[in-house]
Amino acid sequence: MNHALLKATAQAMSAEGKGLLAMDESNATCNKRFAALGIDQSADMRRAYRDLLVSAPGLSRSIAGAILSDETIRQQTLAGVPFAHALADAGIVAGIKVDAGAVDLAGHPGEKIAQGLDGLRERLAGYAQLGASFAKWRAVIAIDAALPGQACIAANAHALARYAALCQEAGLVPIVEPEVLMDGAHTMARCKAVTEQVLHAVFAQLREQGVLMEGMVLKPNMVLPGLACAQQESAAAIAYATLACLRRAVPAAVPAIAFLSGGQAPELASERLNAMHAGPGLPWALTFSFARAIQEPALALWRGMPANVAAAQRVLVHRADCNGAARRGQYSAAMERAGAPGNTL
Ligand code: 5MM
Repeated sequence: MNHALLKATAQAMSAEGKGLLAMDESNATCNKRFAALGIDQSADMRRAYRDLLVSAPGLSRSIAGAILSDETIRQQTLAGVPFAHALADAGIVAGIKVDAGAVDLAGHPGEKIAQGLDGLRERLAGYAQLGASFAKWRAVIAIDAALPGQACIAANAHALARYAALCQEAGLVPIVEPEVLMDGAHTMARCKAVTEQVLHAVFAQLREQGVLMEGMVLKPNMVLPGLACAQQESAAAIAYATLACLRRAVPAAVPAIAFLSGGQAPELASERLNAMHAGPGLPWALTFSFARAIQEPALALWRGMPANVAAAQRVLVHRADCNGAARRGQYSAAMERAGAPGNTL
């Protein structure tokens, strides 16, 4: 295992004031988002959209790394450059989603297990050849009064650790993503208890598999009330609960924690990340690895129309900059308004 390479890549992925752009939607997920906006669902349209993202002027100001899907890393930009190379040319580290999606966990109704370990060693070698420096694997944990069960937590934690060890063997930094879902009416306290339980299980497995803490990035959910919970919480309360949970469960040797957005409104995700930087020093870089909370406004503006590309890119970079500011504790409502579409300032 090349410790120096892994540490250097993890540091580059969490560079000061920057975060990660998750643009690794599977074809099915990307098509679902396109269909909702009346955009054609084809490989060419997905390529055009990903080209819009990668070629956005100024993107690297706040984006240190971008996670690609298997389709995109094999495609070229509209200018004929492989996507991973176009990112490198822009000073952005390229990564690849390598889980093969979540399927029903046998014997445990309502719970999922991420699959994709078979043949992963060979796939990682191929992705490294294509220009990937890091990888991502997402485990999905459903939550209600009875879920998650121990079997689901243990199976997903074990798979995440096996994946992470294989990545480090191949010289790729693993993003370890155990996502406790926002769906449901559970309270923030319940989300905190479950998230802490999941993270303890994940780090126990990571240690058991010999994963180098300094050469990985954790991508967790924020600690939030369920979307249908009657008691929603302030950004300050969410920041407090999230940091309390992470301080208990995540070793200080881990260089970076990069949150998923999980279906939060883009402005809320920025406000909550910002609130986590209001207090004194944290042991890890604390940043973002958002998909929807960066992309949604740009996708809605683009709608598949070439004439809308430049405007969509401005909106995309504005959301990236808002999150870059939040990662420094400098995000504000004024900054949000200054970059609103139509604002000529
Ligand atoms: C939780 O999803 C990840 C972060 O996205 P959000 O910030 O929108 O929550 C995201 O990277 C996700 O893993 C990819 O979009 C791939 O998802 P699918 O379901 O297509 O594999």
